Amino acid sequence: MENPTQHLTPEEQFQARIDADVRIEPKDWMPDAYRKTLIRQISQHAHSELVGMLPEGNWITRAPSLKRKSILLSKVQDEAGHGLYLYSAAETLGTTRDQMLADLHSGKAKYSSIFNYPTLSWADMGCVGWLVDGAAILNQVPLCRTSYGPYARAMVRVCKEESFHQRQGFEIMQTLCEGAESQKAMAQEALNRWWWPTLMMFGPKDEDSPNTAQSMNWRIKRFTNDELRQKFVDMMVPQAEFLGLTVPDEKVQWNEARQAYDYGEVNWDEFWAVVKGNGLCNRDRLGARVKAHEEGAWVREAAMAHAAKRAERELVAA
Ligand code: FAQ
Repeated sequence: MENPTQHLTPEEQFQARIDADVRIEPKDWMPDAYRKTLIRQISQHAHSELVGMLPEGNWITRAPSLKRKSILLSKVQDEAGHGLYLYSAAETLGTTRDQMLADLHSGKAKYSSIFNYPTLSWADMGCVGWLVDGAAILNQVPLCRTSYGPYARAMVRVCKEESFHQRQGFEIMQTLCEGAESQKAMAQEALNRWWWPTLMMFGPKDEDSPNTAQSMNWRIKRFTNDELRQKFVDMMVPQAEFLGLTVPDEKVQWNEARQAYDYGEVNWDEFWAVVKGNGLCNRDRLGARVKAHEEGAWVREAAMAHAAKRAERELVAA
């Protein structure tokens, strides 16, 4: 029987598979631009997980109780794990971990803007979990259905862990809001600082996003940046109200006709300044990453030597 797609070009066959929601796997043919976009997005996502450990790592020694300390420690370890799944997914596209890390350390590759803001109080740990992980989940749940198989599968476990992270962040906020006046004030002050940067996590407005249209067409992205940002506002405003907190945007208002919240304009100049490396903590974060990588060189060398010795022993035994 004649294959109905056999007269199509490789590009057309590829798009037909995408349109039929057939997953693309590492050994399948794919356009170079699809491969390049995925390496860019997955590696930036992995870098975000690694750099994302720093603002919270900053609070492990200062968490207010042993229980809070151990929860935070596990959360930060989870982020390292997410980075590893994502680097592995990106490697299936033909890049190497060394190359990806070199691009991060040289400043060529991006990571999420959100991690260039400082964590000044314990309530910031609540906001990172509640808002930042909340935004991450909204963005990542649809990525479980992204068109590239290894990325989609990595996201399933990441999302389960992120959901737990979000709950613990909300619980920190709830505890503070039910505590003394000064604790509630600390929670409000943290929300004031984190609200707008979290809205920026979803990326530029659709009309200013160079990658969204093509990524939607390839079903790498399932929702646009603005669609996800709107979902986030709609989810978070009622949660803030439940906590007795106010989001720092006078334009936030329920719109009956749209069945969604209206909200104000993000400061896009600030967003692009942070993306280009000029945020409050960009230099510190990158400096800390490079230092950790350099100081870990002996561990990598020792692991390689150990693996080589073991392989040699196994060869002799066989
Ligand atoms: N920060 O055309 P678009 C987490 C760049 S994980 C910095 O819209 P795209 C877990 C973008 O790369 C958080 N750069 O691009 C955690 C592009 O530049 P390029 C990370 C940004 O890719 C929680 C240019 O602007 N999540 O939080 C940002 O279609 C707590 C134009 O933008 C992911 O990476 C930004 N916010 O859409 C860890 C999810 N936004 O590369 C620790 C996967 C945009 O052309 C503690 N990624 N840019 O030079 C995505 O869904 C997408 O890549 C977007 C951007 C939506 C981030």
